[in-house]
Amino acid sequence: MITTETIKTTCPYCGVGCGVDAKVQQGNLIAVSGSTEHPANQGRLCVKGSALDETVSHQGRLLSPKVAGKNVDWDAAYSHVASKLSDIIEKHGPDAIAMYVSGQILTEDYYVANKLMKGFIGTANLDTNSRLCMSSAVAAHKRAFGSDTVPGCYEDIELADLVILTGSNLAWAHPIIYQRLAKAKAERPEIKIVVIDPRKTASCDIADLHLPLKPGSDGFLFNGLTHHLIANKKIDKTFIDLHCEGFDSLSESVQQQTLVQTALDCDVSAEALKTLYHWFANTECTVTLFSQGINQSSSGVDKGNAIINCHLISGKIGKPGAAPFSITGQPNAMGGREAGGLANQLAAHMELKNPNSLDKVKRFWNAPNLVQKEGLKAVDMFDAVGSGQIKAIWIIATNPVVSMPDADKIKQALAHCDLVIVSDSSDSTDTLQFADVCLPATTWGEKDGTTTNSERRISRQRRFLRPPEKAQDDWKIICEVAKRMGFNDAFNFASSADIFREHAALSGFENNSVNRAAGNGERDFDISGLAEISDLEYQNLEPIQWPVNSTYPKGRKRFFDDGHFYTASNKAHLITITPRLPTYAAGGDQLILNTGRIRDQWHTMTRTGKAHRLLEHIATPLIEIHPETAEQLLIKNASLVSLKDRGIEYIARANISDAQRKDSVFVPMHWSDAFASHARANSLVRPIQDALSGQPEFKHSPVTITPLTPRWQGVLLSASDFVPDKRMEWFKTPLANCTLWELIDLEKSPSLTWLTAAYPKVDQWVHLVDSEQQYLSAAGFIGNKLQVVLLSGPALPEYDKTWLASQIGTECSPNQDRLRLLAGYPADPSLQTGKTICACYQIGEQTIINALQNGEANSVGGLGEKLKCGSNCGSCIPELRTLVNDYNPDAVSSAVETDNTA
Ligand SMILES: Nc1nc2c(c(=O)[nH]1)N[C@H]1C(S)=C(S)[C@@H](COP(=O)(O)OP(=O)(O)OC[C@H]3O[C@@H](n4cnc5c(=O)[nH]c(N)nc54)[C@H](O)[C@@H]3O)O[C@H]1N2
Ligand SMILES: Nc1nc2c(c(=O)[nH]1)N[C@H]1C(S)=C(S)[C@@H](COP(=O)(O)OP(=O)(O)OC[C@H]3O[C@@H](n4cnc5c(=O)[nH]c(N)nc54)[C@H](O)[C@@H]3O)O[C@H]1N2
Ligand code: SF4
Ligand SMILES: [Mo]
Repeated sequence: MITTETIKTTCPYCGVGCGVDAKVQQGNLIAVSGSTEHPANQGRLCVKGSALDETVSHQGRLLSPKVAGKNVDWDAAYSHVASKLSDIIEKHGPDAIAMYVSGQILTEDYYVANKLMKGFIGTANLDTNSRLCMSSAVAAHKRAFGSDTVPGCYEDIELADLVILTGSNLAWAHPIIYQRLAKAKAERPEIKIVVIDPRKTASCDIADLHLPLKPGSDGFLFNGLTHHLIANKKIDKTFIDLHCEGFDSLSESVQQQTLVQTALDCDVSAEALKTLYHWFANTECTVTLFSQGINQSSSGVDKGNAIINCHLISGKIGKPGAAPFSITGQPNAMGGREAGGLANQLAAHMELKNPNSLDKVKRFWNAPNLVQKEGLKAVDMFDAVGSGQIKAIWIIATNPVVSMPDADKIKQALAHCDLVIVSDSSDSTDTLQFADVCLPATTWGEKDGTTTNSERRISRQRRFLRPPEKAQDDWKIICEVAKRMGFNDAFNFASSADIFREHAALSGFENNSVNRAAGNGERDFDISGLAEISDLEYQNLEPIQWPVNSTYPKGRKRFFDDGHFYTASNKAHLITITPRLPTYAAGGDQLILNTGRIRDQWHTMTRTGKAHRLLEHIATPLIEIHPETAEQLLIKNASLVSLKDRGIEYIARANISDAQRKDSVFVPMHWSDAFASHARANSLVRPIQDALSGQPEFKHSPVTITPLTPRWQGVLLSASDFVPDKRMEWFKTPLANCTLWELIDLEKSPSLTWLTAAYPKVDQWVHLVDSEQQYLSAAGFIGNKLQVVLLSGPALPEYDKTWLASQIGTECSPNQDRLRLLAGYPADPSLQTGKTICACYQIGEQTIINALQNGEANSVGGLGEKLKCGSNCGSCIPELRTLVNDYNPDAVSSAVETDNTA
């Protein structure tokens, strides 16, 4: 009998940290669904989470350890790495070694990486991609609260009467929180939602107010709000007196930041600004969610503090429905911070700068070589790799050749480094191309441990799949190397549960409450209540919010509800800041390059790029540009455009949209050299950092823009491998049964000979070519089986992608209508579906338009009932709403309709 088992685990993508029920049959994952009892998602999953089952195949996995390109066994790999590292340490000292890890490893992986580097090798050159993500928020928290504490919880977002999203495209980046907010708004339409973002994003769909501010001007905006609150006596004097320090100097510093001045500084209407300020001043339950539009800036820490100041002086913190809320990006960005994964942290929320903490950790670990000084932060770390100061770097679960700023320089640095070790699960990341040692890691479904989400909730990722034969857990790999470096006792862990217990014990170690209000230890992070759990209890651990200790055995929803902060005086610090614009501004022929996420891709696409339905929403890189800017530069929608800076070029298609400001363009961060010829956004991004946090300014880099006029463009659908001609620009999209290539030649049209040479095994061709040889269409067969179709000409041909792709691999004999393939459309127009809108149920735009035009549906809900679209993850609801508005004049489109399953 075939049995189905349901394993409860956690989604490996964003910081929402949704619970996932994985249905497993005979060792195979057959379905995923949202765990109804998980507090974060209560049964929902977004489109990425829903497609997890499409990403777990062993195809494209790193299958064996490799040294210098040759497969070796694990023992040889461990010994090689250990002896090489030991040699380098002996010759050049511990600071010649670096480790660059990721908010996507588990807390247990993080713990041993940190322990090895900071306690035993004796260098703090351990940094993480969270430097690119959360480090400004971390620094702002520490300055204000004395600790890196997220005060609130998700429930606060639903309880609030005013929710401000600044620098957060919640709808696409944290879809389940967005859905929870949308549902709350549907139930209580009086909730006000404000989006502060230079772009009009999908999150504006449910907003009452959008402020398209000048890029990087948030510091002015929040200082202006501070001014408004003080001037209008909308402050909480008692809370300030009892629990805050620095009010007078803050008050003094914002005197010039009047409404009129702020409207000018931010380039927004004074009227809109006034509305926001008025709402904030008069709404006790206010949550301000902030993310990368704040953090990824040369003044990210100051902006974070400007936001926190507003909440502190008005007492909107530590109460149900009131919090400044830094929402985390990666699934375990929080866990990394807990373990001490940043180069300026020690461990368990203890600081490298504090001699007392150093003493405690040294004794707890019995660490022979405990570091004494901070290590290099990501950008400086890779600079030191480039200069040869760092001789060995071990990169774990991150793809810096794509995700670091000035990414071509990262390539050069790695190319010149003596020893590059890469632990990854995928076999073809851009970073792996530079590895001397490749270590195959287990990944989601195969590994076992914990992650902490944005609301401090620790959840289990559980193992339910057999990994590819040689893949190994990250913690295990690190421990095996550590043991071979002579640190046997400290790394003799039997399981992830073993590591977790030690981590929990360290969090409570001498964390006593001298001078602290009852129930508060010296450090906020304390999970000592879990330090003695058994293997079985660890296996069954339910999601729980830290702290977990004797005062809060079941976890704690909110910090600062007692007015207690973790500074020397136990009072919060109001931080006086000097708002400033980004290093580069728009002007002359220079535009601001804004980069970020799209709905269905995850970072550098090594996982989501495997799920075909996630490539339906946006399949190729794009440059979003304002209509007036486009018109001035004679750029047409979908035409090819080049962005340039420092002689480096990025090439993608224009997406003309009045969602953009005239001074900016937006480009997704996701594409790598594996998916496009010149669309690694970070090759363009300059490595400007926040001086306090070291976080790069990914959102405001200068670029110049020029239209390109290709001589030739084609689409090629191929069942087998294909290598584009070196001259060509290309975008590659894996589809279910074939690969789609968009090919571009800036200089000339290629000939049929080029195509036939690329497909030596194809034995029959049909083709059409015009007399001037500008248009070429061809279909190639092996026997009667269709292998490849090319449609091409001076412009990108129109065709029905879904239909044509469905023909690849099918039989079509010479006496059938082979030429029909070269038309690109089915003979029967009713078979056309158009571009996929609902990725979950694969419903195309044309199908939806037909239903609206035929009167079969007249609302988003109606479309869901008729076609099912939008009724699973709900991610496409904003687009469905646009279609409803465009194609049905009598649309019943409530601004807050949510998905009907959740
Ligand atoms: N689909 C998807 N979801 C993800 C991820 C993913 O790769 N794909 N990654 C996860 C990770 S690690 C992270 S860190 C989060 C990031 O989540 P978000 O921060 O929400 O995502 P981004 O798209 O990077 O940036 C958010 C917004 O900041 C805006 N912005 C740019 N400049 C400014 C400015 O000066 N001021 C303001 N107020 N806004 C500005 C951008 O226009 C953008 O809309 O997403 C997480 N979720
Ligand atoms: N221009 C621009 N650049 C950005 C950003 C931006 O907004 N704009 N955002 C920044 C932010 S916030 C972030 S978080 C970073 C993200 O950037 P990266 O961390 O580089 O992105 P990922 O593609 O998630 O890389 C994760 C890698 O780990 C591998 N992997 C998956 N699971 C495991 C595992 O269990 N073990 C191991 N060893 N490997 C595994 C994956 O195959 C993949 O190669 O990008 C940053 N870069
Ligand atoms: S919102 Fe989506 S990507 Fe984020 S954790 Fe939940 S299911 Fe995963
Ligand atoms: Mo991130």
